Parts: sequence; structure tokens; C-alpha cells
Amino acid sequence: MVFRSVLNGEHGGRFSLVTRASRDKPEIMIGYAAAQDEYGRHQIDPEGALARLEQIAVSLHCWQGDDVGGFEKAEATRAGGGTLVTGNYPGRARTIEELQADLDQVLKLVPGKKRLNLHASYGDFRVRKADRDGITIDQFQGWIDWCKARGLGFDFNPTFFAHPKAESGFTLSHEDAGIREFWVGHGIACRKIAAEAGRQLGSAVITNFWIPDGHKDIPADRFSPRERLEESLDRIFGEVLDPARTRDAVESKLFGIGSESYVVGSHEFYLGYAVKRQKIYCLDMGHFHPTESVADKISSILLFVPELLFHVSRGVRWDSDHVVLFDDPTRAVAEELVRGDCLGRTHIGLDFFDASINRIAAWTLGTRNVQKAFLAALLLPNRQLQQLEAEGDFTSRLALMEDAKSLPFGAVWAEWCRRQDVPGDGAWLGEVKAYEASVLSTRS
Ligand code: RNT
Ligand code: ZN
Repeated sequence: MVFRSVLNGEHGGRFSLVTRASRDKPEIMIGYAAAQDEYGRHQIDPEGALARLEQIAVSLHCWQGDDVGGFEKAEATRAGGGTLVTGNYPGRARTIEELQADLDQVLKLVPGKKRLNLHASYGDFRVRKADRDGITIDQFQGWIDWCKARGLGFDFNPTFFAHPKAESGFTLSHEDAGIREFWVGHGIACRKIAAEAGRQLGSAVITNFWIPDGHKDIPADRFSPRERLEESLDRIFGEVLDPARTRDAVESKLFGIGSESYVVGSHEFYLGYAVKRQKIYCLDMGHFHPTESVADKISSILLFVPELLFHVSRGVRWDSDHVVLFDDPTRAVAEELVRGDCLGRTHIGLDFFDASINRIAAWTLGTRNVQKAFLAALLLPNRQLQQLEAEGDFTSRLALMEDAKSLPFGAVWAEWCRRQDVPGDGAWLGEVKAYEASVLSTRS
């Protein structure tokens, strides 16, 4: 019934978006029409879900493409100082041009609204050499133009690691006032760049501050570094910038490689700081104890800070930054953000880096999985669930939650990929393999 009417274009006017590409994929449209009926029986509107999904921007982290190396040095490097990348899959981007080409490939394979999330160490230092405290818009204009040409927003990160002045493992909380001064200068320089990028692109740049500072072994003084960090942050944030151009986020961490016993910028530290100074709090999903629910933190933190930033990531036993899956923790975060109506106050960034598999595939898969998690959350009977809860009918709440898991989500995802003109599941990998053969395999 449905099948024939779809092919004849008769299905209740639902196919106003029919394009040439869509006529090429009737099986997807047929599946979607059936899914619409099925969802409709549960009072869920897939069209409404897709409209909301299209508003969710995902900020693509530049550092998946080159193992957090950056372009400060002529020689391609790999980050140290708090981030650890494992694997040696061929094809790592060695130049800005290669990284941009790789990102362009990812953009073709990922539906929806995207932004670029750049670390300060990825500036173009061929334009002008500068140490971290001396960078200006000059090193970033090329990236901003690149974003503008693609209609992408831009987000930014000062780089407080992989630098001689971070060798001791301390930056903004360093005992030495001169070293602190240097890193404060870096933070200030980054905020200026971010504000200018935000002005040029007409979209606020979220500038995220993460520092590796901490002790490998048990410290004798936990207070002083935290006092110094607070003071350094206050100096960096001293100048009030237009929030329409840039806003600051602070990212906590539980422990790192080399800072197992004490991290200066812990969850409690930054939560307190963000509340006090009304900064954006950055929740990196790998920065908590593996049994903690990051999803559960959202409703508490958002009561007290203006906005959240997510670093969607996947820790395996530790903060390992594995490729994000369409898994329960990711889905729980998406569900929480949707049910709490938090999307207007939440920025979605990615933070994973796997060099053991094709990097373009890692980027694509992780990003699509985040979007799948949001789509799945938007397609749940959230209102009914909350209604049942309000009525105290927890039996029905649990039953509906579980039954809803077998609704035909995949058909809606396939339809979204079709409308967005990106390959569906099962098709995108072929394009990555072709790019590997023609481009990545030529890199030494
Ligand atoms: C490190 C933090 C931080 C970095 C990036 C590269 O543990 O998660 O966000 O991964 O800044
Ligand atoms: Zn992070």
C-alpha cells in the first residue's frame, strides 16, 4: 500500500522535499513513509525531529586529523603533554592544506550543521612565526576564510601543552610568575583571535580552556596551584568581550597521564569557577570516573552556569578518547539535553582521536554517531514518558522506554542522510576507502 503510493508520489503530500537524488533512492523513501506511520502511532513526529536535528551544530575537532600535532613546527609532530595518541595508521595530515582537504572529505560524509573547532597550535605560522603569547589573527585568517567559504562556525582552544614552557607539567598554575605570565598572555591572545573570528563570521566562537597542570604523585600542597589558577584565569578573562563574538568555557579533568594524583583544574575547581564567573562549563565525557553518568550532571550544572560545552568522547578504562559510538552513554547525554530542553544553552564539540584506524573514517563515524544519538533522542516519546512519571506510573514509563527502543529509527536516519545528500550507513565507508587510495596512501 504505502510502497505503491510512495512510488507514485501520492503519500499525503509528505514528499514535498522530493528532489532528483531522492527519486534515485525510492527504497529509503518507502522505509521512511512506513517509519512515519509507525512513529505517528506513538504520537511522535519524525519531521519535527528532523527539523530540530538540523538546528544542532556539531563542532568538528581539527585534532583528529593529525594526532593533535598542530603546525607550529615545520616537522610534523604529535602532541604530548597531557594528550596521548596511539596508533600509526598511514595518511596523517602533515600540512594545513592536507588537514583542510581531509576535513572537506569529512564534511561531505557528515549531514547537518557543522562548525570547526581549532586549537591555537594549528595556526598558519608560515604567515608569521610567533610564540604562543604572540599569536594574532594573522595566523588564523586563513582558517576563518576557509570556514566562511563553507558556511561553518568556528570554535577555538588555547594550547597549553606541547611547549617548552609546559614541560614541567604546569602552566597557568605554575609556581614561577614568569611562566604564568607567558600562559596568561597566550590566553589573552586567544580570546582576541576568537572575538575577531566571531565578528567576521557573525557567530559566537566558543573558546575552551583546558590545561594539563597536575602532579604525578601525591602533592603536599593542593591549595596553592588552585589559588594561582584562579588568579591566572581572572587575568585572562579580565577584559569583557562581546558575548555575541566569543564566550569562554573551562574544561575539568579527573586525572591525566603524568597527573594521576592531582589535577589542578578538577571538576570541583572549574564548577566553582564557572558558577562564580558565569563561564561555560565544559563536560568532556572521558574526564570522569568510568562509572559516573555525565548525563546526570547536566541538570545540576545548568541550574548554576549559563551554558554547557560538551566534548563528546569515549573513554575505555581511562580518558582514552576512542571514537564515539552510538552507545548508551552518548545516547543518555542526548536524551537528557533533549528532555531538559537544554539545546539552546549547550554547545556540542567532539574530542576523540584515534590513529590506529583511518582518521577520516574515525572522524566521520564519531560525528555521525553523535548526530544519531540526537536523532534517536528526538524520536523518543519524551512527553508521554514525562507524563507517565508525573502520574507516578513508573511501570508504564519503563515499559514505554524499552518498547521505544525498537521503533524504526534507522529509516529516519537514512532519510535524513538522503535529504542532506550524504551517503547513508553502509555507503560512506566506500568513499573513505576511495579517498584513502587516491590521497592518504600518497602521504609518507
Ligand atoms: C584533554 C582535554 C582536551 C584535549 C584537546 C586536544 O584531556 O580533553 O580537551 O583533548 O584540547
Ligand atoms: Zn576535552
